[in-house]
Parts: sequence; C-alpha cells; structure tokens
Amino acid sequence: MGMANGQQKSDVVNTPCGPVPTENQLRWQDMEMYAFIHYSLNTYTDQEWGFGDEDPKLFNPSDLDCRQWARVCKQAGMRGIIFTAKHHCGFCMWPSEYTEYSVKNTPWKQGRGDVVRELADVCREEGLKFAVYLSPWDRNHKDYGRPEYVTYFRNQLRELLTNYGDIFEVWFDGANGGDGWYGGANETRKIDRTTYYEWPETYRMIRELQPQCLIWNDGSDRGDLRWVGTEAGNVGETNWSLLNHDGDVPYEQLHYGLENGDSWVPGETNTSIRPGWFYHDTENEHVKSLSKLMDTYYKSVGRNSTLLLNFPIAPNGRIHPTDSLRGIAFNKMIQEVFKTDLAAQADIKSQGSETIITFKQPTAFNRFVAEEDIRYGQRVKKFALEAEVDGKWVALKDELVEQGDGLTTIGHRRIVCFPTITATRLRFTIQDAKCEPMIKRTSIYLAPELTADIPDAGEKKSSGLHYFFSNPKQMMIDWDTEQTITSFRYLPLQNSKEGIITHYTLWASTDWANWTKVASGEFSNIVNNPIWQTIKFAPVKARVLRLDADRLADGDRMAFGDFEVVTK
Ligand code: FUL
Repeated sequence: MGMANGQQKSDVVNTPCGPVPTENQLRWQDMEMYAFIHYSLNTYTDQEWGFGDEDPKLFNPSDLDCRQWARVCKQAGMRGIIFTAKHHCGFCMWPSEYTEYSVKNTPWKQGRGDVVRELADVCREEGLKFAVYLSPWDRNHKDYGRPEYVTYFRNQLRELLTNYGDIFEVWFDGANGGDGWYGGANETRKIDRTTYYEWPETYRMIRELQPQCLIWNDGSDRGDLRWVGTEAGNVGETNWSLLNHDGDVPYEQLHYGLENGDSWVPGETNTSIRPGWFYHDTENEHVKSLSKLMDTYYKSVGRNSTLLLNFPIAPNGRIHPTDSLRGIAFNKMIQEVFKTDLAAQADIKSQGSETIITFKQPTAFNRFVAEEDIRYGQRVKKFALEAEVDGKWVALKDELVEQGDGLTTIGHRRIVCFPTITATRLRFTIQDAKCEPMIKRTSIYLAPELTADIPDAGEKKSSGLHYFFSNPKQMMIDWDTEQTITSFRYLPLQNSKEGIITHYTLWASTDWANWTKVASGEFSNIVNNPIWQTIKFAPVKARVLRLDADRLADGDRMAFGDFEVVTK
C-alpha cells in the first residue's frame, strides 16, 4: 500500500481511483472548521423563522461589533465565517438595491449601515475567509413562487458576489414551509424544488463571478458540497465523499455518502453552539458543553467532514460571552488533544496492508488518526486497529459508534476515539479498499479525559400533569384549580417525523365552555432541529389548556417527546 507518513509511493497508486475532488473542494476541506453566524430580524422577535412581515424598525443594535464576532470565531479555531445575509424572512442585512426590506430602512446607523460590508472587511483584516447564506425561500417577497422572484434572487446574489470581495462558499438553504407574508398576500405558496430556481443558470453566474466559490445546495441540482442530513452535529462514521450527480438524495446518502457515487460531493456538518440557530435569552443556560463540542468535532472533522459551527448574535449586536468562552475553550482543547503525536517518536513500518507502530516503551494513548491522500480519490472501505498489551494483540473499536467497531472509511481525516490503553505497539490494517490505499499520515495521541455531560436528569416534565387527547390532533391539559399560565413548551419526538407538530393553536378556558385563543403559530425548523419549543404569551388564567395540532410534519396523529406548562 502507499506508505504512511510521507514514505515513498509507487507511480501506480498516484492515479485517480473513481471521482476526485476539485482544487476548490481540496482547499475547502483543509479549512476544517468555519463559523456560521445567524443574525436577522429574528434576533429581535425571538423567532427561528420570520414570517416576512416583521418591522425593520426592530433592527437597532446598541453595540453591533463585527470585529468581536471575527475575533471570537478566530480564537475558536474557525477559518472563515458564513453569514446569513438573508434568512427566510427576506430581510437583507445589506442595503440591496432591489428591495426596501433591508438595513437601509432601520434606525441602525440611520439606515446607512451594511452588516455584510462590515463583516466582510473585518474578516479580511483578521485573516478569515468570508461567505454568504442567501435563503432562496423568501417569505417577504410578493413574487415568491413566480419567475420574477428568481430574477430578484439572482440580482441579489450578484450584488453579494461582486461587491464584497472573495466569497468562499454560498449556502442555499432548502428549507421551505410554504406559507408567508409575500407582500401582504398572506398565503401558502408551493414551488417545485427541482425546477423553480433554475439552478444551472445561477451556478453559471457563480462560477463566472467567483470561480473559487463552493456551492452548498440542499437537494435539487447538485452543488459542490452536501448537507449531512441532520443539524445535530454528526456525520456517519462511514462517510464517502461521493454522491451521484443526478437523482434524489435520501437521508442515508446525505449521512453516509454513496460508496460508488459518480461525483465528489463531500459532507459539511452544520450545527449550532446552542439549541437554536438564532439567539434566544432562554438558551443562555444551554450553550453546548466542552465535551459535547469535542464529540461534535470527532463526529465531523474526525469523520472526513468539515464543521460549520454556528454562533448566534445577541440583540445588542455581539456574540454572547458564554458562547465565546465556550468556543475558545473548544479550540484550546483541540490544540491540547493534538499537541503531541506519539507516533512521531515511534518506529513505523508498513508492509502490504499493515502498518505497525512500535513505541520505545509502553505508551498510553486513546486517539488514532489516519489520513488518505484524497487527491487521488477516497479508497479505504474497512480497517482494523489493534494494540499490543503484555504481548497480546487487543482489538480496538471506535467508542463513539454504537454498532460494530466503526472502523470503515477514512478520507481526509479519520479520528478514532477509544478508552486510554497502554501498549507497546499499535497495528493498523487496511482490510478492504477500492484501489491501492494511499495513506498520507497516521498519528496517535493521548487526549485528556473530559467529564461527560450530565444527562437530562429527572423525569419527564409532562409526567406531573393530567392530560388526554380529545382527538388525534387535539390535547387537553387540566388542573383542579385555576392557574395563571405564562408559557407552553413542546419537545417533539427525537427519532421520527411522525406526529411532529409544525403549526399549532393554543386555547385556554376556565369553565370548559368558553375558549380564549392564547397563541397560534409555527414551530419553525422543528423537523431538522427537534429541540424544545417555547410558546410565550401574556399571563392567562386557565383550568384547562387545549393544544390544537393544526399541521403535522408527517402522519395524522400528534406526538410529543415531552411538554411543559409554565405557571406563575
Ligand atoms: C435550516 C434553516 O431553516 C434554519 O433556520 C437555519 O438557517 C439552518 C442553518 O438551516 O434549514
């Protein structure tokens, strides 16, 4: 096989094996970690998806500081920033000449500000790459659903790709809940995702204006990168950087890639440092722990993917201190784990498909890293790891994988985590590969032990409540005495779309006869990001609450993981 750690390779192996990455994809893969920044009118309405009619006057941060964002991201190990120039609500964070729904009609800087400009400039100054998220779904635009909107969308994209320097990636979110304000029409509009946006034409424009830019597109026409099918922060332990150029991409292919796919479409793992993508005060206690972030790192960068980690901006215009401290601690921990390559001092011998790393003395370690030279394609299908302890070979497995040993694909980088073991030798055997394996590097580390997260202790919040279903889409919760209720919280099922409520109406009554509508709306993005949802309202007196599931993601019976009623 191609020898580990830069030892000589024969010419035979230096020929492509199946699809190979482009120069752009190689450069992108080496970025490893970059940040998402979610900031829009949602930040001021405490929402995840704006309807499109939110008042631009709400946008008036006291202390908007793009340099703080850039510095935090840089210290958190991020090599670039992808910014929500326009989210689904249609509000533009730059003064687009094609709409009035933008920063130019806000009190911030008397309408003369441009967040995209400020961020693009500081990114350059701080040595970070810059990229944009431009939502194709636009709940504000009157023409959404008609051909005119596609022209508008392209015009906006052209502005972003011509006026703000180099853009390393464009992010075209596939989310579309249908309904929206649409210039006052207030209706549901359906589009055909496969044809409506006429992507090939838009892609041509991107290639022309920014030849080094990567295209991320969720579904429809194949971009350069793929979603990994979840926003939870992990890609499959088996992760092929391949898909077929045409056809639908089911979850399995998003998550694991397609072993014999005909195109190089690597996975980008996107997740937020908090439960939501936008900032919510109620999530300040739920910023991901260091161990959770490390787990995310191993399950993204350590599985042949990149990590796109989101930092929401708080209403004052800055990244919240908890998020910034956690992000910086995360990067410090990565540096700490990968500080000393224990294989560097050892003797490494490769023969056939086997590499044996012999230490000078018994050595403790708990991480193994292998990297393929992906310029010539992704080749390895299965490998084994064994450690020699007291003269006996002990098989190792990836402790982050629930089934099997998890030792399948390698790709750009594969990090295998296992409990600390003290051994004299480590044997790395490639058991199956598409072509002669080309391993660039193998390394071994001893990571400090981290305290695991305390799991959500205690019982379900709903278990103390009396509730029943009056029909498959209606739930009643009742009390013996009148309560003053201030919010209702809903946790959808975690493993299935079936029964997830996307649109709801909540009613209160003190006598079971007269009902007051307390709130109605949607739990935006709940299917991809099935976190606790909070419905807040002015305090209301009730002996009974009624929850109508107006729309379900799937199936015809509402379901929940848990729910909670907050009383005064
Ligand atoms: C999703 C969107 O709907 C979320 O709001 C967020 O922007 C996330 C990154 O992508 O599809």
